[in-house]
Amino acid sequence: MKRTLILIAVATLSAAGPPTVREAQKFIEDAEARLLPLSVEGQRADWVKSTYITDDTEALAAKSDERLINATVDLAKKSTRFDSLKLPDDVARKIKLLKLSLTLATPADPKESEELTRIAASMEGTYGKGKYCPPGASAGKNECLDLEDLTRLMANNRNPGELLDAWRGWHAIARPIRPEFVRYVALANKGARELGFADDGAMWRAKYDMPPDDFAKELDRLWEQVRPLYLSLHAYIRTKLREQYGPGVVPADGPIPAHLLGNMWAQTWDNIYPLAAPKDADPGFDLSEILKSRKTDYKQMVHYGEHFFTSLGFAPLPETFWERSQFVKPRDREVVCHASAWDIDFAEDVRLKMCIDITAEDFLTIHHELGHNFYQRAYDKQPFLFRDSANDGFHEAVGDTMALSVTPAYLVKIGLLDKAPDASKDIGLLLRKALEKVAFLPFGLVIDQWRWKVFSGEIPPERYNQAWWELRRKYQGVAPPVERGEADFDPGAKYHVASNTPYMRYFLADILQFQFHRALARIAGCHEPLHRCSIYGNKEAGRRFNEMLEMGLSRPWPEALAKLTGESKMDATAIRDYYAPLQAWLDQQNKGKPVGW
Ligand code: X8Z
Ligand code: ZN
Repeated sequence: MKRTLILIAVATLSAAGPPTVREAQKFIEDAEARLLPLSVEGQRADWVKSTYITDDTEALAAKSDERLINATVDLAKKSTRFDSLKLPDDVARKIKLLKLSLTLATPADPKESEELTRIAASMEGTYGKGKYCPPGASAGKNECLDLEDLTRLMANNRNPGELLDAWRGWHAIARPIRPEFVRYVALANKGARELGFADDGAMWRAKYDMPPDDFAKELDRLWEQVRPLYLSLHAYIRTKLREQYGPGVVPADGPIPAHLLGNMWAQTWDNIYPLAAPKDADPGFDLSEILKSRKTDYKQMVHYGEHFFTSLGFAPLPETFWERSQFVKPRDREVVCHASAWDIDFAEDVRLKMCIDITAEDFLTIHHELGHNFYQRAYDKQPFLFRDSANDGFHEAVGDTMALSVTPAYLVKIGLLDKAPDASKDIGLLLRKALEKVAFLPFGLVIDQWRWKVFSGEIPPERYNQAWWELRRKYQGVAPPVERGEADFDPGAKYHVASNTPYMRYFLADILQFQFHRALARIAGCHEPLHRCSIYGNKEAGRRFNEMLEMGLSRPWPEALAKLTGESKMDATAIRDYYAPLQAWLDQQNKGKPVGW
């Protein structure tokens, strides 16, 4: 008894006295030891919730998320004790990261903290369970359409009325999310403010090893670099859609109606490539058709992705990956189908969660997701707080970088294609790739332009939907296909809004993957135009890539970028170089036609 008292007295004395470097070191060691098991527990609970949505799994996941967030917030607040000390680099960085590691900070009030994590789980659950039941359809007879059904319809259907119906049907699932979202914004802001940020958006912007305002300026700079390319693509596609659907549906010089671009959110447009294919330069193969005709199954799809990484020298995925992943949509329960890659124990237990469809789109998404898993394994020797990507755009860019190497020549090598089209078909290939990557750029920007303004209060709840469409028009040049009002909540029909996942990472990834690809192609000694380069099988490229990946979050991202590319700034000249031949071609096609909206 006496002994305990003395110990408490000593501990109190040391916390009250001036902070020391030694104490800071011990503090951060203990913090990592405390957070690791809480994170693993959170991952497990989230996994079960996402692969089996029920009220119970939602409540359990919310509870363990809350435990982890509360512990992180508590440690972040305590760490301010060391603010005035000159600390060793790694300790100072870890203390900084403690504050920045959260995408959701719970307020100190336990009731509010509980409410916030519960709302977050519920919004994602509503999205995951979302279905469109057309008039007369019966849910009991399985006649309602889930997002996978609607995705297929948006990709393949060319009837504007049916597309509109599907678009409307899906967007209606988000209406019930609106009131929860309003409350989530208020509580998330409160939590962020208690940690010293102006609001939750400011907390998200603080993660990039530079002052948050400078980060916003970087985004403007990058967008200006790529905007001309987007405008050319937009103008060309608008003309093609006008030919297909007529002037009553598609305006000559206004924004494109958002339901005609082959994707529920008009974020990637490659599904409408057949409408836009250049007459003399169509590569003449369709990967979706090839995969289907060969009866490729979902496991083989994943093996193709894994094989790309192992060809570069990465170790194969562990047996547990194959045992524990969710590859197909279960028939008997609700799940979150939106693809994601998991790092359950921050060591070996990596998993994929998808509802794989045998299409080219999912073939590429598998590469995207495995990029996360191989990154997770590459940094798993780092101390816990450094087990993450250099910035979140890096995490999103790794698998996409590999997918840029999925060239026709590569498909021939792995036996999926008999013969690669000759160079005269390059414009078709580049156009298809631009519909995927260039079309995405303004979408990647717009989601968080909206959310940052929502968090700051510049967009109040009564203008949520209107402001959403103003921004989508401004950046993407798309318009809602029917009149919308404030009873709608169209942002919530996008997974990342409903699931509290920041989105600017995908814009960054769209720029970064081309920078990575350019650097790796050079390392692999490819002297052809960038879109013809594949690093498949090149061990030196793999080694250099891994050198960057294994750094994790241990150093500021410009250092990680420089390690691979020799460049320390994000730079859109790589994506522009890649599409240079297409830009020239589009400008020819657009001669005499309106550009912009
Ligand atoms: O959400 C994803 C991945 C999981 S990190 C499937 N992506 C964004 C989206 O679907 O909106 C990949 C590209 C953009
Ligand atoms: Zn991703």
